[in-house]
Amino acid sequence: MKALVLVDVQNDFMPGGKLAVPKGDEIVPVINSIQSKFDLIVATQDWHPENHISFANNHLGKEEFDTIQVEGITQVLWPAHCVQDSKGADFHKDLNTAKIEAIFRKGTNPRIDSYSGFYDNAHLKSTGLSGYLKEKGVSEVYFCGLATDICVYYTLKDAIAEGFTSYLIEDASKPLDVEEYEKIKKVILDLGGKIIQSNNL
Ligand code: VGL
Ligand code: ZN
Repeated sequence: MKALVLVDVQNDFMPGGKLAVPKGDEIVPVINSIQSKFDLIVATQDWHPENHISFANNHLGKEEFDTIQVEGITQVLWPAHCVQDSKGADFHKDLNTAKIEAIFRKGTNPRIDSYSGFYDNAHLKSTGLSGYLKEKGVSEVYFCGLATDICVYYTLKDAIAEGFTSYLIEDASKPLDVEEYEKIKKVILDLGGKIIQSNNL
């Protein structure tokens, strides 16, 4: 069984959004065109309460992109984004959502961020995604979405640790920071992840 996981294909990560990924919207037609190749499609949504710890405006005297320590982990302070039930948290309007069988929401705990679709950043709580995929008999998982160097990366890393054969579909994803992504690519390959293009599916 082959599953496709759409990571955070949400308005706030698109050009014009609160935490825009350059050319983030270009992945939408690519994702729509590959959905038919998979047995199962699921999605994640970044889904923060207003008082979320990752928002710079919740820390007096801090600026956007400053860092703080949370649970011994370095936390970047982001512009407020993907607030629960806001327009910015919706999927991009052109994303074909008809075949998405389940949506896993993350970053809902105000005290801890969650880049991965599987666990929060301190691995305190599971979203249930791993158990869901295993229950469905999935062995190969393909990841795409936004941002490649943050949420797609952390999700893929957890998938490898959970024992899934894990693929990044590079052209169906876009990084926030291109230089950071170049470093991360090597880590993905070293961990045993695979990087492919949509036309090789
Ligand atoms: C993301 C930063 C903060 C992402 C989510 O989806 O890559 N990045 N929250
Ligand atoms: Zn977030």
